[in-house]
Amino acid sequence: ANVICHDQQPRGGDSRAELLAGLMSEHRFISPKYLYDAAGSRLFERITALPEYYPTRTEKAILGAHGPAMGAACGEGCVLIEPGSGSSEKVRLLLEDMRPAAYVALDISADFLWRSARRLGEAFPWLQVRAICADFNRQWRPPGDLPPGRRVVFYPGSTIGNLEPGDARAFLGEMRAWMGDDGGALVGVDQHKDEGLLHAAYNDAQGVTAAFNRNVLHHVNHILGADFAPERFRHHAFYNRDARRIEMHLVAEEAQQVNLGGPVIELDAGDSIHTENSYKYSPGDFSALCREAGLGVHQRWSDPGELFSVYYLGP
Ligand code: AVJ
Repeated sequence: ANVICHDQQPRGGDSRAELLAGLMSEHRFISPKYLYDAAGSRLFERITALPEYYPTRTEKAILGAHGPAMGAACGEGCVLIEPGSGSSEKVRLLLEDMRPAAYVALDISADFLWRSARRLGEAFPWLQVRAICADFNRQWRPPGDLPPGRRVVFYPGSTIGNLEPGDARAFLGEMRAWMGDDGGALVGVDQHKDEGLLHAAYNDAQGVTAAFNRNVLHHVNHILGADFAPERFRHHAFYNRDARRIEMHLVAEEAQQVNLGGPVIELDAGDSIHTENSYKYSPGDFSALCREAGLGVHQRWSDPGELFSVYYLGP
């Protein structure tokens, strides 16, 4: 079989403490990783198809249009590593042009990872697929028997935008370590742009993003044994121009008490819970961030409207 699975599943991990700390702090927040329970992942898949949500279709068009050039930049026979691989859908656009010696899929949700890896292995029987269930933000170990070859990190989707700039810089530094002195990285980043397009992309007319945002409260109720009533919160997403980030919040529509599975919090009407930041970078901003992490931008591909960019980074 061309698919081998490794379970480096993080043991324990204290979601309860982390959630309580965020919900009981002065500026209440929930880490965006909690948006992606099973229902949240399905809602996000629906978001990627919404007319207002341009990032996914724009990035896929860039990968499709420039596959050969990206393949040339990464070099034949490279070992492609995708943190947060999810459905492994986007990498399919590169495989024929790139012909990597192996593809390492890293994700924290085991069942989805195994299923996606098996499907990929069936679709590309020539490709060696290694699926590793791990939290790449904490630690993961490349399997000892990876084939030799330049290591290239593939990190699409502007997922790097979920990280605070300092954490994004640290993660780019991690990538620098994974790739060694002769490797590279292919990173998708949503661009800073006029507010109208950005606002619409996070406030779609059908209300799917609102449902995605409110769904995090169901996930938190499940983890904490809390009694959030999602229908008592309003989806609020706006572009914070100074910080160059979309912020998503859930705003209490009226005063309410919430039992967090023990501790009780009091919310006044208008109090907000911050559920996600999505940072947007101009090419100049992102190049500066990469430089701080010891990486240079060797190539950049964009769409005609300059909505989104895919960068090829190297030491
Ligand atoms: C998957 C984190 C890139 O920030 O645009 C979509 C998640 N949030 N709509 C993004 C998201 C609201 C998405 N990322």
